[in-house]
Amino acid sequence: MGRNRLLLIGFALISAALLVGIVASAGMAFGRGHMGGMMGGGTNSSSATVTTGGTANTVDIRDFAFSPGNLQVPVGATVTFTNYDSAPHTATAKDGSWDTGILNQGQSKTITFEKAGDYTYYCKVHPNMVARLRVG
Ligand SMILES: [Cu+2]
Repeated sequence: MGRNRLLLIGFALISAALLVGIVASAGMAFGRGHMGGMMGGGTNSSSATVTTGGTANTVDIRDFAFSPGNLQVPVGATVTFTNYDSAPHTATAKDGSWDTGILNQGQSKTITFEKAGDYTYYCKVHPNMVARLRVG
Protein backbone atom coordinates (compact mmCIF):
# COMPACT_ATOMS: atom_id res chain seq x y z
CA MET A 1 0.00 0.00 0.00
CA GLY A 2 2.75 2.45 1.04
CA ARG A 3 4.83 1.46 -2.00
CA ASN A 4 1.92 1.95 -4.41
CA ARG A 5 1.27 5.39 -2.95
CA LEU A 6 4.93 6.32 -3.50
CA LEU A 7 4.75 5.14 -7.13
CA LEU A 8 1.59 7.18 -7.63
CA ILE A 9 3.26 10.33 -6.27
CA GLY A 10 6.28 9.71 -8.52
CA PHE A 11 4.03 9.32 -11.54
CA ALA A 12 2.14 12.49 -10.67
CA LEU A 13 5.40 14.45 -10.38
CA ILE A 14 6.66 13.22 -13.77
CA SER A 15 3.31 14.05 -15.39
CA ALA A 16 3.40 17.55 -13.94
CA ALA A 17 6.97 18.10 -15.20
CA LEU A 18 5.98 16.93 -18.69
CA LEU A 19 2.95 19.21 -18.70
CA VAL A 20 5.05 22.24 -17.70
CA GLY A 21 7.49 21.42 -20.52
CA ILE A 22 4.71 21.20 -23.10
CA VAL A 23 3.08 24.44 -21.98
CA ALA A 24 6.45 26.26 -21.96
CA SER A 25 7.41 25.15 -25.47
CA ALA A 26 3.94 25.96 -26.81
CA GLY A 27 4.23 29.42 -25.24
CA MET A 28 7.63 29.97 -26.88
CA ALA A 29 6.33 28.92 -30.29
CA PHE A 30 3.41 31.32 -29.94
CA GLY A 31 5.74 34.11 -28.83
CA ARG A 32 7.98 33.61 -31.85
CA GLY A 33 5.05 33.67 -34.28
CA HIS A 34 3.64 36.76 -32.66
CA MET A 35 6.96 38.59 -32.72
CA GLY A 36 7.42 37.58 -36.35
CA GLY A 37 4.15 39.29 -37.15
CA MET A 38 5.16 42.35 -35.17
CA MET A 39 8.66 42.77 -36.56
CA GLY A 40 8.82 41.56 -40.14
CA GLY A 41 5.09 41.41 -40.90
CA GLY A 42 3.34 42.93 -43.82
CA THR A 43 2.01 41.99 -47.22
CA ASN A 44 2.78 43.69 -50.53
CA SER A 45 -0.58 43.64 -52.30
CA SER A 46 0.26 46.34 -54.86
CA SER A 47 0.20 43.81 -57.74
CA ALA A 48 -3.20 42.38 -56.82
CA THR A 49 -6.01 42.43 -59.37
CA VAL A 50 -7.21 46.00 -59.81
CA THR A 51 -10.31 46.97 -57.87
CA THR A 52 -12.23 49.76 -59.59
CA GLY A 53 -13.73 52.09 -57.04
CA GLY A 54 -16.25 54.93 -57.10
CA THR A 55 -16.40 58.38 -55.56
CA ALA A 56 -16.31 57.06 -51.97
CA ASN A 57 -14.02 54.14 -51.19
CA THR A 58 -12.83 52.18 -48.20
CA VAL A 59 -9.49 50.47 -47.66
CA ASP A 60 -9.37 48.09 -44.70
CA ILE A 61 -6.09 47.54 -42.91
CA ARG A 62 -6.27 44.03 -41.52
CA ASP A 63 -3.73 41.30 -40.72
CA PHE A 64 -0.86 43.60 -41.76
CA ALA A 65 -2.26 44.17 -45.26
CA PHE A 66 -4.24 46.82 -47.14
CA SER A 67 -7.45 45.63 -48.79
CA PRO A 68 -8.11 46.23 -51.61
CA GLY A 69 -4.40 46.34 -52.24
CA ASN A 70 -4.58 47.70 -55.78
CA LEU A 71 -7.35 50.28 -56.11
CA GLN A 72 -8.24 52.64 -58.94
CA VAL A 73 -10.55 55.59 -58.26
CA PRO A 74 -11.72 58.63 -60.24
CA VAL A 75 -10.29 62.10 -59.64
CA GLY A 76 -12.07 63.73 -56.72
CA ALA A 77 -12.75 60.42 -54.94
CA THR A 78 -12.36 59.88 -51.24
CA VAL A 79 -10.61 56.90 -49.67
CA THR A 80 -11.25 56.06 -46.04
CA PHE A 81 -8.51 53.97 -44.46
CA THR A 82 -9.55 52.02 -41.34
CA ASN A 83 -7.25 49.98 -39.12
CA TYR A 84 -8.79 46.77 -37.74
CA ASP A 85 -5.54 45.39 -36.29
CA SER A 86 -4.44 45.79 -32.69
CA ALA A 87 -1.08 47.02 -34.06
CA PRO A 88 -0.86 50.65 -35.20
CA HIS A 89 -0.58 51.33 -38.93
CA THR A 90 -0.29 54.20 -41.38
CA ALA A 91 -1.09 54.56 -45.08
CA THR A 92 1.69 56.74 -46.44
CA ALA A 93 2.46 57.63 -50.06
CA LYS A 94 6.02 56.66 -51.02
CA ASP A 95 6.42 60.09 -52.63
CA GLY A 96 5.31 61.74 -49.40
CA SER A 97 2.32 63.51 -50.98
CA TRP A 98 -0.22 62.12 -48.49
CA ASP A 99 -0.23 60.29 -45.18
CA THR A 100 -2.95 59.12 -42.79
CA GLY A 101 -0.64 59.38 -39.81
CA ILE A 102 -0.76 56.66 -37.15
CA LEU A 103 -4.10 54.85 -37.03
CA ASN A 104 -4.71 52.84 -33.90
CA GLN A 105 -7.23 49.99 -33.82
CA GLY A 106 -10.67 51.23 -34.89
CA GLN A 107 -9.42 54.57 -36.17
CA SER A 108 -10.06 55.88 -39.70
CA LYS A 109 -8.77 58.66 -41.88
CA THR A 110 -10.46 59.90 -45.05
CA ILE A 111 -8.33 61.45 -47.79
CA THR A 112 -9.70 63.23 -50.88
CA PHE A 113 -7.68 62.81 -54.08
CA GLU A 114 -8.13 65.91 -56.26
CA LYS A 115 -5.37 65.16 -58.78
CA ALA A 116 -4.59 62.23 -61.03
CA GLY A 117 -1.71 60.12 -59.81
CA ASP A 118 -0.32 56.62 -59.43
CA TYR A 119 0.73 56.02 -55.86
CA THR A 120 2.60 53.27 -54.16
CA TYR A 121 1.92 53.54 -50.47
CA TYR A 122 3.07 51.68 -47.38
CA CYS A 123 2.88 51.54 -43.60
CA LYS A 124 5.58 53.53 -41.83
CA VAL A 125 5.46 51.13 -38.87
CA HIS A 126 5.67 48.00 -41.07
CA PRO A 127 7.35 48.98 -44.36
CA ASN A 128 6.64 45.54 -45.88
CA MET A 129 2.97 46.50 -46.00
CA VAL A 130 2.72 47.96 -49.52
CA ALA A 131 -0.26 48.74 -51.76
CA ARG A 132 -1.15 50.78 -54.84
CA LEU A 133 -3.69 53.52 -55.48
CA ARG A 134 -4.31 54.98 -58.90
CA VAL A 135 -6.33 58.17 -59.24
CA GLY A 136 -7.79 59.09 -62.64
CU1 LIG B 1 1.58 48.76 -40.09
